[in-house]
Amino acid sequence: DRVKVRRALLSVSDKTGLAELARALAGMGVELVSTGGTRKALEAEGLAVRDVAELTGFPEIMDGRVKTLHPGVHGGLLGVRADPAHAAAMEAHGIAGIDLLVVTLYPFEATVASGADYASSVENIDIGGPAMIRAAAKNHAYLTVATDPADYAEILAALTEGEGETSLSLRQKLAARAFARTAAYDSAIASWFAGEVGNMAPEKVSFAGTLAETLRYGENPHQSAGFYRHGAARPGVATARQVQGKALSYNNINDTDAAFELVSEFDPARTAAVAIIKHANPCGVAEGVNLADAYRAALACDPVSAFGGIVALNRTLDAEAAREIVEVFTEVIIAPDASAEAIEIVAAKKNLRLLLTGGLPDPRAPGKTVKSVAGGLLVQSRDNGVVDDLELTVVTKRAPTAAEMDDLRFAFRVAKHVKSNAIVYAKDLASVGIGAGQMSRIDSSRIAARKAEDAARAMATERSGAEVAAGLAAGHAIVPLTHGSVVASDAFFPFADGLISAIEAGATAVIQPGGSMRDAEVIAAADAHGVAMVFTGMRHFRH
Ligand code: 93A
Repeated sequence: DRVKVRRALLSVSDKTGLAELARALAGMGVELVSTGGTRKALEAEGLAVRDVAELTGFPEIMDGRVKTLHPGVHGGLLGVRADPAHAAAMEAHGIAGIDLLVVTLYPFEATVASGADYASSVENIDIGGPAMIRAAAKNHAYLTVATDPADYAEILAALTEGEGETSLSLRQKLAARAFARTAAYDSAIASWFAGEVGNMAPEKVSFAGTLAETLRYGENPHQSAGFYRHGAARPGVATARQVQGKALSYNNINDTDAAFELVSEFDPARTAAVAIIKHANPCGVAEGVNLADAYRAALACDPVSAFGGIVALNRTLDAEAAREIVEVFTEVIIAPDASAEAIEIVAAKKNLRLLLTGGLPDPRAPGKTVKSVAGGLLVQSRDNGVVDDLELTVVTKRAPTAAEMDDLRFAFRVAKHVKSNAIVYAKDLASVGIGAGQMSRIDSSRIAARKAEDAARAMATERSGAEVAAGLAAGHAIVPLTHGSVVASDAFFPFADGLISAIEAGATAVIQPGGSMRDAEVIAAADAHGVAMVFTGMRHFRH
Protein backbone atom coordinates (compact mmCIF):
# COMPACT_ATOMS: atom_id res chain seq x y z
CA ASP A 1 0.00 0.00 0.00
CA ARG A 2 3.00 2.29 -0.31
CA VAL A 3 3.27 4.54 -3.35
CA LYS A 4 6.36 6.29 -4.68
CA VAL A 5 5.89 9.98 -5.45
CA ARG A 6 7.56 10.75 -8.79
CA ARG A 7 5.51 13.64 -10.18
CA ALA A 8 3.69 16.45 -8.34
CA LEU A 9 1.15 18.86 -9.77
CA LEU A 10 1.07 22.12 -7.85
CA SER A 11 -1.69 24.65 -8.47
CA VAL A 12 -2.18 27.03 -5.60
CA SER A 13 -3.86 30.36 -4.96
CA ASP A 14 -2.61 30.55 -1.38
CA LYS A 15 1.14 30.35 -1.89
CA THR A 16 1.98 29.98 1.82
CA GLY A 17 4.72 27.37 2.28
CA LEU A 18 4.83 26.67 -1.47
CA ALA A 19 8.51 27.40 -2.03
CA GLU A 20 9.66 25.27 0.92
CA LEU A 21 7.45 22.39 -0.13
CA ALA A 22 8.54 22.52 -3.78
CA ARG A 23 12.23 22.80 -2.87
CA ALA A 24 12.01 19.77 -0.60
CA LEU A 25 10.14 17.78 -3.27
CA ALA A 26 12.70 18.74 -5.93
CA GLY A 27 15.42 17.65 -3.53
CA MET A 28 13.82 14.19 -3.42
CA GLY A 29 13.86 14.04 -7.19
CA VAL A 30 10.15 14.69 -7.64
CA GLU A 31 9.23 16.29 -10.97
CA LEU A 32 7.23 19.51 -10.52
CA VAL A 33 4.38 20.56 -12.81
CA SER A 34 2.37 23.75 -12.31
CA THR A 35 -0.29 26.09 -13.62
CA GLY A 36 0.72 29.61 -14.73
CA GLY A 37 0.84 31.66 -11.55
CA THR A 38 2.23 28.86 -9.44
CA ARG A 39 4.91 28.08 -12.05
CA LYS A 40 6.03 31.71 -12.11
CA ALA A 41 6.27 31.75 -8.31
CA LEU A 42 8.40 28.60 -8.35
CA GLU A 43 10.64 29.81 -11.16
CA ALA A 44 11.20 33.00 -9.18
CA GLU A 45 12.54 30.68 -6.45
CA GLY A 46 14.94 29.20 -9.01
CA LEU A 47 13.14 25.87 -9.19
CA ALA A 48 12.78 23.79 -12.35
CA VAL A 49 9.10 23.34 -13.13
CA ARG A 50 7.15 22.14 -16.17
CA ASP A 51 4.05 23.96 -17.32
CA VAL A 52 0.79 22.03 -17.15
CA ALA A 53 0.32 22.89 -20.83
CA GLU A 54 3.00 20.28 -21.51
CA LEU A 55 0.69 17.62 -20.05
CA THR A 56 -2.38 18.84 -21.89
CA GLY A 57 -0.82 19.97 -25.16
CA PHE A 58 -3.24 22.87 -24.77
CA PRO A 59 -2.68 26.41 -23.54
CA GLU A 60 -4.55 27.98 -20.64
CA ILE A 61 -7.55 29.72 -22.18
CA MET A 62 -10.34 32.08 -21.19
CA ASP A 63 -8.42 33.98 -18.55
CA GLY A 64 -7.47 30.72 -16.87
CA ARG A 65 -11.03 29.44 -16.60
CA VAL A 66 -9.82 26.41 -18.53
CA LYS A 67 -6.30 25.36 -17.61
CA THR A 68 -6.36 21.92 -16.02
CA LEU A 69 -9.77 20.74 -17.22
CA HIS A 70 -8.29 18.29 -19.71
CA PRO A 71 -7.85 14.49 -20.03
CA GLY A 72 -4.10 15.06 -20.00
CA VAL A 73 -4.48 16.13 -16.36
CA HIS A 74 -7.53 14.17 -15.24
CA GLY A 75 -6.30 10.94 -16.87
CA GLY A 76 -3.11 11.35 -14.85
CA LEU A 77 -5.13 11.85 -11.67
CA LEU A 78 -7.79 9.19 -12.17
CA GLY A 79 -5.98 6.35 -13.95
CA VAL A 80 -5.91 3.12 -11.97
CA ARG A 81 -2.26 2.17 -12.24
CA ALA A 82 -2.84 -1.53 -11.54
CA ASP A 83 -5.49 -1.80 -14.27
CA PRO A 84 -3.80 -2.86 -17.55
CA ALA A 85 -6.50 -1.13 -19.62
CA HIS A 86 -6.00 2.14 -17.74
CA ALA A 87 -2.25 1.81 -18.09
CA ALA A 88 -2.65 1.17 -21.81
CA ALA A 89 -4.87 4.25 -22.19
CA MET A 90 -2.28 6.37 -20.38
CA GLU A 91 0.41 4.97 -22.66
CA ALA A 92 -1.64 5.39 -25.86
CA HIS A 93 -2.57 9.02 -25.11
CA GLY A 94 0.75 10.04 -23.60
CA ILE A 95 -0.80 10.74 -20.21
CA ALA A 96 1.69 11.33 -17.41
CA GLY A 97 0.75 9.86 -14.04
CA ILE A 98 0.47 12.36 -11.18
CA ASP A 99 1.33 11.04 -7.72
CA LEU A 100 0.98 14.14 -5.57
CA LEU A 101 -1.59 16.91 -6.06
CA VAL A 102 -1.23 20.19 -4.20
CA VAL A 103 -4.15 22.60 -4.67
CA THR A 104 -5.39 25.56 -2.70
CA LEU A 105 -8.63 26.86 -4.18
CA TYR A 106 -9.50 30.32 -5.49
CA PRO A 107 -10.20 32.33 -2.33
CA PHE A 108 -13.99 32.41 -2.71
CA GLU A 109 -14.75 32.74 1.00
CA ALA A 110 -12.20 35.50 1.52
CA THR A 111 -13.43 37.33 -1.60
CA VAL A 112 -17.02 37.33 -0.36
CA ALA A 113 -15.93 38.28 3.16
CA SER A 114 -14.03 41.28 1.77
CA GLY A 115 -17.31 42.66 0.44
CA ALA A 116 -16.43 42.06 -3.21
CA ASP A 117 -19.09 42.62 -5.85
CA TYR A 118 -21.18 39.94 -7.48
CA ALA A 119 -18.99 39.56 -10.59
CA SER A 120 -15.72 39.09 -8.72
CA SER A 121 -17.37 36.70 -6.26
CA VAL A 122 -18.53 34.58 -9.19
CA GLU A 123 -15.12 34.79 -10.85
CA ASN A 124 -13.61 33.38 -7.64
CA ILE A 125 -15.62 30.19 -7.85
CA ASP A 126 -12.95 27.62 -8.59
CA ILE A 127 -13.97 24.87 -11.00
CA GLY A 128 -10.77 23.17 -12.07
CA GLY A 129 -9.31 23.07 -8.54
CA PRO A 130 -12.18 21.15 -6.89
CA ALA A 131 -12.35 18.83 -9.92
CA MET A 132 -8.67 17.91 -9.48
CA ILE A 133 -8.97 17.61 -5.70
CA ARG A 134 -11.94 15.28 -5.97
CA ALA A 135 -10.25 13.19 -8.68
CA ALA A 136 -7.08 12.80 -6.61
CA ALA A 137 -9.03 12.05 -3.43
CA LYS A 138 -11.10 9.43 -5.25
CA ASN A 139 -7.93 7.82 -6.56
CA HIS A 140 -6.22 7.91 -3.14
CA ALA A 141 -5.16 4.31 -3.70
CA TYR A 142 -2.39 5.96 -5.74
CA LEU A 143 -2.49 9.67 -5.04
CA THR A 144 -1.52 11.89 -2.17
CA VAL A 145 -3.52 15.12 -2.07
CA ALA A 146 -2.87 18.33 -0.15
CA THR A 147 -5.56 21.01 0.05
CA ASP A 148 -4.14 23.21 2.79
CA PRO A 149 -0.61 24.51 3.51
CA ALA A 150 -1.12 22.97 6.98
CA ASP A 151 -0.88 19.54 5.30
CA TYR A 152 2.59 20.10 3.82
CA ALA A 153 4.75 19.37 6.86
CA GLU A 154 3.03 16.06 7.48
CA ILE A 155 3.46 14.99 3.85
CA LEU A 156 7.12 15.99 3.76
CA ALA A 157 7.81 14.17 7.01
CA ALA A 158 6.14 11.04 5.64
CA LEU A 159 8.10 11.24 2.37
CA THR A 160 11.38 11.73 4.21
CA GLU A 161 10.72 8.86 6.56
CA GLY A 162 9.27 6.64 3.82
CA GLU A 163 12.10 7.27 1.34
CA GLY A 164 9.86 9.03 -1.13
CA GLU A 165 6.79 6.85 -0.56
CA THR A 166 3.48 7.51 1.19
CA SER A 167 1.32 5.06 3.11
CA LEU A 168 -2.29 4.26 2.33
CA SER A 169 -3.39 5.46 5.75
CA LEU A 170 -1.89 8.90 5.13
CA ARG A 171 -3.46 9.08 1.66
CA GLN A 172 -6.85 8.11 3.10
CA LYS A 173 -6.61 10.73 5.81
CA LEU A 174 -5.69 13.40 3.26
CA ALA A 175 -8.48 12.27 0.90
CA ALA A 176 -11.03 12.64 3.71
CA ARG A 177 -9.73 16.14 4.39
CA ALA A 178 -9.86 16.91 0.68
CA PHE A 179 -13.52 15.96 0.38
CA ALA A 180 -14.31 17.95 3.53
CA ARG A 181 -12.60 20.93 1.93
CA THR A 182 -14.55 20.75 -1.34
CA ALA A 183 -17.79 20.15 0.59
CA ALA A 184 -17.20 23.22 2.75
CA TYR A 185 -16.21 25.24 -0.33
CA ASP A 186 -19.41 24.32 -2.15
CA SER A 187 -21.42 25.00 1.01
CA ALA A 188 -19.96 28.49 1.16
CA ILE A 189 -20.87 29.08 -2.47
CA ALA A 190 -24.39 27.72 -1.96
CA SER A 191 -25.00 29.88 1.13
CA TRP A 192 -23.68 33.00 -0.58
CA PHE A 193 -25.80 32.33 -3.64
CA ALA A 194 -28.94 31.70 -1.57
CA GLY A 195 -28.37 35.06 0.11
CA GLU A 196 -27.85 36.78 -3.28
CA VAL A 197 -31.07 35.47 -4.78
CA GLY A 198 -32.88 36.29 -1.55
CA ASN A 199 -36.11 34.39 -1.85
CA MET A 200 -34.58 30.94 -2.10
CA ALA A 201 -35.95 28.43 0.41
CA PRO A 202 -33.17 27.78 2.95
CA GLU A 203 -33.92 24.06 3.09
CA LYS A 204 -32.64 23.81 -0.47
CA VAL A 205 -29.17 24.78 0.71
CA SER A 206 -27.07 21.86 1.81
CA PHE A 207 -24.87 22.69 4.78
CA ALA A 208 -23.98 19.09 5.46
CA GLY A 209 -25.24 15.89 4.00
CA THR A 210 -27.64 15.32 1.20
CA LEU A 211 -31.27 16.26 1.04
CA ALA A 212 -33.18 13.07 1.79
CA GLU A 213 -36.60 14.59 1.84
CA THR A 214 -38.36 17.92 1.53
CA LEU A 215 -40.73 18.01 4.50
CA ARG A 216 -44.28 19.37 4.33
CA TYR A 217 -43.29 22.10 6.77
CA GLY A 218 -40.98 22.83 9.69
CA GLU A 219 -41.69 23.20 13.38
CA ASN A 220 -44.76 25.24 12.36
CA PRO A 221 -46.81 25.22 9.16
CA HIS A 222 -45.47 28.59 8.00
CA GLN A 223 -41.88 27.28 8.07
CA SER A 224 -40.33 25.29 5.21
CA ALA A 225 -38.07 22.36 6.02
CA GLY A 226 -35.93 19.56 4.70
CA PHE A 227 -34.32 16.43 6.13
CA TYR A 228 -30.63 15.88 5.34
CA ARG A 229 -28.72 12.67 5.84
CA HIS A 230 -24.98 12.70 6.25
CA GLY A 231 -24.21 9.04 5.92
CA ALA A 232 -23.04 8.40 9.48
CA ALA A 233 -23.40 4.78 10.47
CA ARG A 234 -25.40 5.59 13.63
CA PRO A 235 -28.68 3.64 13.56
CA GLY A 236 -31.60 5.94 14.15
CA VAL A 237 -34.35 7.94 12.54
CA ALA A 238 -32.16 8.92 9.57
CA THR A 239 -31.33 5.33 8.64
CA ALA A 240 -34.53 3.56 9.72
CA ARG A 241 -36.84 1.63 7.42
CA GLN A 242 -40.40 2.93 7.65
CA VAL A 243 -42.67 -0.09 7.62
CA GLN A 244 -45.93 1.83 7.54
CA GLY A 245 -47.73 5.07 8.32
CA LYS A 246 -47.81 8.64 7.04
CA ALA A 247 -44.67 10.57 6.17
CA LEU A 248 -42.74 11.82 9.20
CA SER A 249 -43.01 15.50 10.04
CA TYR A 250 -40.17 17.75 11.18
CA ASN A 251 -41.26 17.43 14.82
CA ASN A 252 -41.74 13.67 14.47
CA ILE A 253 -38.15 13.29 13.27
CA ASN A 254 -36.80 15.44 16.09
CA ASP A 255 -38.83 13.64 18.76
CA THR A 256 -38.14 10.18 17.35
CA ASP A 257 -34.44 10.90 17.45
CA ALA A 258 -34.66 11.99 21.10
CA ALA A 259 -36.67 8.88 21.95
CA PHE A 260 -34.37 6.39 20.26
CA GLU A 261 -31.19 7.98 21.62
CA LEU A 262 -32.69 7.66 25.11
CA VAL A 263 -33.57 3.96 24.92
CA SER A 264 -30.17 3.21 23.40
CA GLU A 265 -28.75 4.02 26.85
CA PHE A 266 -30.25 0.72 28.06
CA ASP A 267 -28.31 -2.39 27.09
CA PRO A 268 -30.91 -4.75 25.55
CA ALA A 269 -28.96 -7.76 26.82
CA ARG A 270 -29.50 -6.56 30.40
CA THR A 271 -33.02 -5.12 30.32
CA ALA A 272 -36.05 -4.19 28.25
CA ALA A 273 -36.58 -0.42 28.12
CA VAL A 274 -39.25 1.89 26.74
CA ALA A 275 -39.34 5.67 26.43
CA ILE A 276 -42.36 7.80 25.55
CA ILE A 277 -41.46 11.24 24.21
CA LYS A 278 -43.35 14.49 23.75
CA HIS A 279 -41.74 17.70 22.47
CA ALA A 280 -38.30 16.03 22.61
CA ASN A 281 -38.67 15.33 26.36
CA PRO A 282 -39.54 11.98 27.91
CA CYS A 283 -42.89 11.85 29.67
CA GLY A 284 -42.25 8.28 30.80
CA VAL A 285 -39.31 5.89 30.78
CA ALA A 286 -39.07 2.45 32.33
CA GLU A 287 -37.17 -0.80 32.39
CA GLY A 288 -39.09 -4.05 32.64
CA VAL A 289 -38.89 -7.83 32.47
CA ASN A 290 -40.20 -7.44 28.92
CA LEU A 291 -41.24 -4.56 26.65
CA ALA A 292 -44.94 -4.72 27.53
CA ASP A 293 -44.08 -4.52 31.22
CA ALA A 294 -41.72 -1.60 30.59
CA TYR A 295 -44.30 0.17 28.42
CA ARG A 296 -46.99 -0.07 31.13
CA ALA A 297 -44.60 1.37 33.70
CA ALA A 298 -43.48 4.16 31.34
CA LEU A 299 -47.08 5.04 30.53
CA ALA A 300 -48.06 5.20 34.22
CA CYS A 301 -45.64 8.11 34.76
CA ASP A 302 -47.71 10.58 32.76
CA PRO A 303 -50.56 8.95 30.81
CA VAL A 304 -52.03 12.34 29.86
CA SER A 305 -48.87 13.57 28.11
CA ALA A 306 -48.27 10.19 26.45
CA PHE A 307 -51.26 10.85 24.17
CA GLY A 308 -49.88 11.52 20.68
CA GLY A 309 -46.37 10.62 21.79
CA ILE A 310 -43.44 8.78 20.26
CA VAL A 311 -42.60 5.35 21.66
CA ALA A 312 -39.04 4.00 21.45
CA LEU A 313 -38.02 0.47 22.43
CA ASN A 314 -34.57 -1.03 22.89
CA ARG A 315 -35.51 -4.55 21.79
CA THR A 316 -37.45 -6.23 18.97
CA LEU A 317 -41.07 -5.11 19.23
CA ASP A 318 -43.16 -8.16 20.17
CA ALA A 319 -46.89 -8.77 19.86
CA GLU A 320 -47.68 -8.19 23.53
CA ALA A 321 -45.97 -4.77 23.59
CA ALA A 322 -47.50 -3.82 20.22
CA ARG A 323 -50.99 -4.61 21.56
CA GLU A 324 -50.43 -2.34 24.57
CA ILE A 325 -49.00 0.53 22.51
CA VAL A 326 -51.78 0.63 19.90
CA GLU A 327 -54.30 1.07 22.74
CA VAL A 328 -52.97 4.63 23.19
CA PHE A 329 -52.95 7.23 20.38
CA THR A 330 -49.29 7.18 19.31
CA GLU A 331 -47.56 9.04 16.46
CA VAL A 332 -44.44 6.92 15.94
CA ILE A 333 -42.98 3.64 17.17
CA ILE A 334 -39.23 3.13 16.71
CA ALA A 335 -37.44 -0.10 17.55
CA PRO A 336 -34.43 -2.06 16.34
CA ASP A 337 -36.78 -4.65 14.84
CA ALA A 338 -40.31 -6.08 15.10
CA SER A 339 -41.82 -9.57 14.99
CA ALA A 340 -44.16 -10.42 12.11
CA GLU A 341 -47.05 -10.61 14.54
CA ALA A 342 -46.23 -7.19 16.01
CA ILE A 343 -46.09 -5.68 12.51
CA GLU A 344 -49.55 -7.12 11.84
CA ILE A 345 -50.94 -5.62 15.07
CA VAL A 346 -49.52 -2.19 14.25
CA ALA A 347 -50.97 -2.45 10.70
CA ALA A 348 -54.45 -2.04 12.19
CA LYS A 349 -53.54 1.61 12.88
CA LYS A 350 -53.02 2.97 9.38
CA ASN A 351 -51.50 6.32 10.37
CA LEU A 352 -49.16 5.04 13.06
CA ARG A 353 -45.60 5.12 11.75
CA LEU A 354 -43.44 2.10 12.51
CA LEU A 355 -39.68 2.61 12.09
CA LEU A 356 -37.16 -0.22 12.30
CA THR A 357 -33.50 0.64 12.57
CA GLY A 358 -31.81 -2.75 12.48
CA GLY A 359 -29.82 -1.93 15.61
CA LEU A 360 -29.21 0.44 18.50
CA PRO A 361 -26.72 3.32 18.38
CA ASP A 362 -23.76 3.15 20.77
CA PRO A 363 -24.28 5.72 23.56
CA ARG A 364 -20.49 5.87 24.07
CA ALA A 365 -19.65 6.53 20.41
CA PRO A 366 -17.98 9.83 19.59
CA GLY A 367 -19.69 12.18 17.16
CA LYS A 368 -20.71 15.77 16.60
CA THR A 369 -23.88 17.69 17.23
CA VAL A 370 -24.73 20.89 15.40
CA LYS A 371 -27.03 23.72 16.35
CA SER A 372 -27.63 26.88 14.38
CA VAL A 373 -27.32 30.37 15.74
CA ALA A 374 -27.83 33.62 13.84
CA GLY A 375 -25.07 33.72 11.26
CA GLY A 376 -23.33 30.54 12.36
CA LEU A 377 -23.30 27.02 13.66
CA LEU A 378 -22.44 25.69 17.09
CA VAL A 379 -20.67 22.36 16.85
CA GLN A 380 -19.73 20.14 19.76
CA SER A 381 -18.83 16.53 20.42
CA ARG A 382 -21.90 14.55 21.42
CA ASP A 383 -22.61 13.90 25.09
CA ASN A 384 -21.37 10.31 25.21
CA GLY A 385 -20.94 10.15 28.99
CA VAL A 386 -22.62 7.06 30.46
CA VAL A 387 -23.40 6.80 34.18
CA ASP A 388 -22.02 3.22 34.34
CA ASP A 389 -18.57 4.58 33.50
CA LEU A 390 -18.63 7.26 36.22
CA GLU A 391 -17.19 6.96 39.67
CA LEU A 392 -20.12 7.63 42.01
CA THR A 393 -19.13 9.16 45.33
CA VAL A 394 -21.38 8.86 48.37
CA VAL A 395 -21.26 12.26 50.09
CA THR A 396 -23.85 11.73 52.85
CA LYS A 397 -23.71 9.83 56.15
CA ARG A 398 -26.12 7.29 54.75
CA ALA A 399 -25.15 5.34 51.63
CA PRO A 400 -27.91 4.38 49.18
CA THR A 401 -29.31 0.84 49.49
CA ALA A 402 -28.70 -1.47 46.52
CA ALA A 403 -32.24 -0.85 45.24
CA GLU A 404 -31.83 2.91 45.61
CA MET A 405 -28.52 2.72 43.76
CA ASP A 406 -30.17 0.94 40.80
CA ASP A 407 -32.88 3.59 40.69
CA LEU A 408 -30.32 6.40 41.00
CA ARG A 409 -28.40 5.13 37.98
CA PHE A 410 -31.66 4.76 36.08
CA ALA A 411 -32.78 8.29 36.98
CA PHE A 412 -29.44 9.88 36.00
CA ARG A 413 -29.47 7.97 32.68
CA VAL A 414 -32.89 9.45 31.94
CA ALA A 415 -32.01 12.95 33.21
CA LYS A 416 -29.27 13.14 30.54
CA HIS A 417 -32.08 13.11 27.92
CA VAL A 418 -34.33 15.68 29.59
CA LYS A 419 -34.03 19.37 28.67
CA SER A 420 -32.36 21.42 31.39
CA ASN A 421 -33.13 22.09 34.14
CA ALA A 422 -33.93 18.40 34.46
CA ILE A 423 -35.28 16.66 37.54
CA VAL A 424 -36.23 13.00 37.35
CA TYR A 425 -37.92 11.02 40.12
CA ALA A 426 -37.70 7.24 39.75
CA LYS A 427 -38.89 4.17 41.60
CA ASP A 428 -38.48 0.50 40.70
CA LEU A 429 -36.58 1.39 37.49
CA ALA A 430 -39.37 3.61 36.18
CA SER A 431 -39.70 7.35 36.04
CA VAL A 432 -42.47 8.59 38.34
CA GLY A 433 -42.09 12.34 37.83
CA ILE A 434 -40.14 14.35 35.25
CA GLY A 435 -39.53 18.10 35.41
CA ALA A 436 -38.07 19.52 32.20
CA GLY A 437 -36.88 22.73 30.67
CA GLN A 438 -37.48 25.11 33.56
CA MET A 439 -35.36 28.18 34.17
CA SER A 440 -34.93 27.32 37.85
CA ARG A 441 -34.07 23.91 39.27
CA ILE A 442 -36.59 24.23 42.07
CA ASP A 443 -39.39 24.75 39.54
CA SER A 444 -38.38 21.56 37.71
CA SER A 445 -38.36 19.78 41.08
CA ARG A 446 -41.85 21.02 41.97
CA ILE A 447 -43.30 20.32 38.53
CA ALA A 448 -41.96 16.77 38.58
CA ALA A 449 -43.48 16.19 42.02
CA ARG A 450 -46.82 17.67 40.99
CA LYS A 451 -46.92 15.47 37.89
CA ALA A 452 -46.28 12.45 40.09
CA GLU A 453 -49.25 13.46 42.20
CA ASP A 454 -51.42 13.83 39.09
CA ALA A 455 -50.38 10.39 37.93
CA ALA A 456 -51.30 8.88 41.29
CA ARG A 457 -54.71 10.55 41.09
CA ALA A 458 -55.23 9.30 37.53
CA MET A 459 -54.40 5.78 38.64
CA ALA A 460 -56.79 6.02 41.58
CA THR A 461 -59.69 7.12 39.39
CA GLU A 462 -58.94 4.24 37.04
CA ARG A 463 -59.62 1.83 39.88
CA SER A 464 -63.26 1.00 40.61
CA GLY A 465 -65.24 4.06 41.66
CA ALA A 466 -66.52 2.29 44.78
CA GLU A 467 -63.02 1.48 45.92
CA VAL A 468 -61.88 5.08 45.48
CA ALA A 469 -65.03 6.46 47.14
CA ALA A 470 -64.48 4.15 50.10
CA GLY A 471 -60.85 5.20 50.35
CA LEU A 472 -61.65 8.89 50.22
CA ALA A 473 -64.52 8.48 52.73
CA ALA A 474 -62.05 6.82 55.07
CA GLY A 475 -59.87 9.92 54.69
CA HIS A 476 -57.06 8.30 52.69
CA ALA A 477 -55.20 10.92 50.70
CA ILE A 478 -53.77 10.09 47.29
CA VAL A 479 -50.15 8.96 47.76
CA PRO A 480 -47.93 10.61 45.12
CA LEU A 481 -45.68 8.25 43.19
CA THR A 482 -42.65 10.19 44.44
CA HIS A 483 -43.08 8.69 47.91
CA GLY A 484 -40.10 6.43 48.50
CA SER A 485 -38.56 7.41 45.15
CA VAL A 486 -35.06 8.60 44.27
CA VAL A 487 -34.28 11.80 42.40
CA ALA A 488 -31.73 12.78 39.76
CA SER A 489 -30.64 16.27 38.77
CA ASP A 490 -28.78 16.92 35.48
CA ALA A 491 -26.64 19.62 37.13
CA PHE A 492 -25.74 20.48 40.69
CA PHE A 493 -28.27 21.93 43.15
CA PRO A 494 -27.11 25.53 43.54
CA PHE A 495 -29.02 25.83 46.82
CA ALA A 496 -30.51 23.40 49.31
CA ASP A 497 -34.09 24.45 48.38
CA GLY A 498 -34.32 22.21 45.27
CA LEU A 499 -33.17 19.25 47.30
CA ILE A 500 -35.52 20.02 50.18
CA SER A 501 -38.45 20.23 47.76
CA ALA A 502 -37.49 16.75 46.46
CA ILE A 503 -37.26 15.41 50.01
CA GLU A 504 -40.68 16.87 50.79
CA ALA A 505 -42.02 15.05 47.74
CA GLY A 506 -40.78 11.83 49.30
CA ALA A 507 -37.38 11.17 47.70
CA THR A 508 -35.04 9.09 49.86
CA ALA A 509 -31.89 9.25 47.72
CA VAL A 510 -30.34 11.75 45.33
CA ILE A 511 -27.92 11.64 42.40
CA GLN A 512 -26.38 14.82 41.01
CA PRO A 513 -23.05 15.99 39.56
CA GLY A 514 -22.00 18.00 42.64
CA GLY A 515 -19.58 20.89 42.39
CA SER A 516 -21.70 23.74 43.70
CA MET A 517 -20.15 26.41 45.94
CA ARG A 518 -22.85 25.40 48.42
CA ASP A 519 -22.33 21.61 48.24
CA ALA A 520 -21.74 21.56 52.01
CA GLU A 521 -25.14 23.17 52.64
CA VAL A 522 -26.87 20.73 50.26
CA ILE A 523 -25.14 17.71 51.85
CA ALA A 524 -26.08 18.95 55.33
CA ALA A 525 -29.74 19.24 54.26
CA ALA A 526 -29.65 15.65 52.95
CA ASP A 527 -28.03 14.39 56.16
CA ALA A 528 -30.58 16.24 58.29
CA HIS A 529 -33.32 14.21 56.57
CA GLY A 530 -31.47 10.88 56.50
CA VAL A 531 -31.34 11.06 52.70
CA ALA A 532 -28.51 9.35 50.79
CA MET A 533 -26.72 11.34 48.08
CA VAL A 534 -24.14 10.45 45.43
CA PHE A 535 -22.10 12.77 43.21
CA THR A 536 -21.35 11.74 39.61
CA GLY A 537 -18.81 14.44 38.75
CA MET A 538 -20.42 14.75 35.30
CA ARG A 539 -23.06 17.24 34.23
CA HIS A 540 -25.64 16.54 31.52
CA PHE A 541 -26.99 19.89 30.36
CA ARG A 542 -29.22 19.56 27.32
CA HIS A 543 -30.90 22.50 25.62
O1 93A B 1 -10.60 28.69 -13.39
S1 93A B 1 -10.52 27.33 -12.91
O2 93A B 1 -11.72 26.88 -12.33
N1 93A B 1 -10.13 26.33 -14.11
C1 93A B 1 -9.12 25.46 -14.11
O3 93A B 1 -8.98 24.70 -15.08
C2 93A B 1 -8.22 25.44 -12.98
N2 93A B 1 -7.14 24.69 -12.75
C3 93A B 1 -6.63 25.09 -11.56
N3 93A B 1 -9.37 27.24 -11.78
C4 93A B 1 -8.37 26.34 -11.89
N4 93A B 1 -7.34 26.10 -11.04
C5 93A B 1 -7.07 26.89 -9.82
O4 93A B 1 -6.12 27.87 -10.17
C6 93A B 1 -6.48 26.18 -8.67
O5 93A B 1 -7.44 25.61 -7.80
C7 93A B 1 -5.67 27.27 -7.97
O6 93A B 1 -6.47 27.90 -6.97
C8 93A B 1 -5.37 28.27 -9.04
C9 93A B 1 -3.90 28.28 -9.30
O7 93A B 1 -3.64 28.97 -10.50
P1 93A B 1 -2.20 29.64 -10.81
O8 93A B 1 -1.19 28.54 -10.74
O9 93A B 1 -2.38 30.15 -12.22
O10 93A B 1 -1.99 30.74 -9.82
